Amino acid sequence: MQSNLDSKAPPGRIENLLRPEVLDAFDRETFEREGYWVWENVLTDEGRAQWTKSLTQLQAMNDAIVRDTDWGAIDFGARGLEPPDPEKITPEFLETCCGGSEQMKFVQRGLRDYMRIHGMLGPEPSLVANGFESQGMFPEYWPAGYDDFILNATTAHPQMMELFGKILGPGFLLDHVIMLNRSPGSVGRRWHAHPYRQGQHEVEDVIGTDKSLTKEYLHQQCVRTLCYPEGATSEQGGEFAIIPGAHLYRIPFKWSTTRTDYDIEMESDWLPGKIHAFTGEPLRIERLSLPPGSMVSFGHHMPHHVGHRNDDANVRWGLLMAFRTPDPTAQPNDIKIEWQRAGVRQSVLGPISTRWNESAPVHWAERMDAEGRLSESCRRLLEADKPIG
Ligand SMILES: O=C(O)CCC(=O)C(=O)O
Ligand SMILES: [Fe+2]
Repeated sequence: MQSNLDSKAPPGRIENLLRPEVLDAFDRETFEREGYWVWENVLTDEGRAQWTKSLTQLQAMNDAIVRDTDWGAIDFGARGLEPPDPEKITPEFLETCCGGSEQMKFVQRGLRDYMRIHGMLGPEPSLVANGFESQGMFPEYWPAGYDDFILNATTAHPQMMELFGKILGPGFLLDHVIMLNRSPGSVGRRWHAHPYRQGQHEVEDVIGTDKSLTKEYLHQQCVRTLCYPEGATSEQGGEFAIIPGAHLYRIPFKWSTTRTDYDIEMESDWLPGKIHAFTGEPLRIERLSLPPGSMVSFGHHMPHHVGHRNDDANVRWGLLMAFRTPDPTAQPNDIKIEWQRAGVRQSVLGPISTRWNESAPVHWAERMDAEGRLSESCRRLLEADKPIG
């Protein structure tokens, strides 16, 4: 009986990944009112060990591709891309791009999108993946393509799908899943928030006003869930901070501009006069200290901040899982999405196929599907907002 069950288990699945009592304790009303939810110690011991192991291996794979690929030999021009700056592909420079996320400063404009859509899979020379199979993109930007456990946890595992269903409602889509491993000395990220899709539905600009404050939770959401298998504490740095209730101003704070604000600037420039819509109390910064095995979920309008990681700390392992509600106004195969904001015409590359949504790693999904390896659940998450047929 047991072996029968095992043989049917999808690759990489850990049956008891989350602690059911932590999952059950979710309170929708508090989440909508405060704008975030901490899933403290939600990973089982087995789940936590595997999550750390997977992120460690994925970072090593990313580093290996960065080091081993002959970047100067790749014909970027033939792919319609600028070649990288020669100074940024020396072995010494590439070494500074390893060990953590958001460090690949040699990646030129357009390369990440190119890899997501077409994959850099040939003609040779292409990405070099020694000892594992290249998926045509960096593990940092699509870790699920290189790790069965992460693929299962982020696209199919029933407990994880239950967690995402609690924060998004039924029928959510994948927005992006990326690694956010903060290496020792990382400066983290200054205060910012995010838009829903490309920002075409936003009612406020990047600084915003107090005009949109409401008690009504926005149901068209992109909710981010960060998993920190080894924790993210103030003692070690790289800790996460939010502002309870600030999401009710519906401001995608500095999502598309340079972000320079530490707490002190936030407190002097942005917070004064802003209140919690439910309590009337002044908004205040809350610095979270998350123990190992924890996750935190928050809506896209919630401003958040990541502190500096201590030089003597180890890597802060992190996986960002962003999912969103489908957009009823999305057009199938809408290659270029255009809209007006503050009288200025904006445009962005939208869905590039009738089948998948704009965030899908298209070539990977096509290949997996052709090989019969795409789970039903993963296919649904990557599908277009309004699938054809
Ligand atoms: O935890 C981090 O390192 C970054 C978090 C963040 O800014 C995000 O998930 O949008
Ligand atoms: Fe963010």
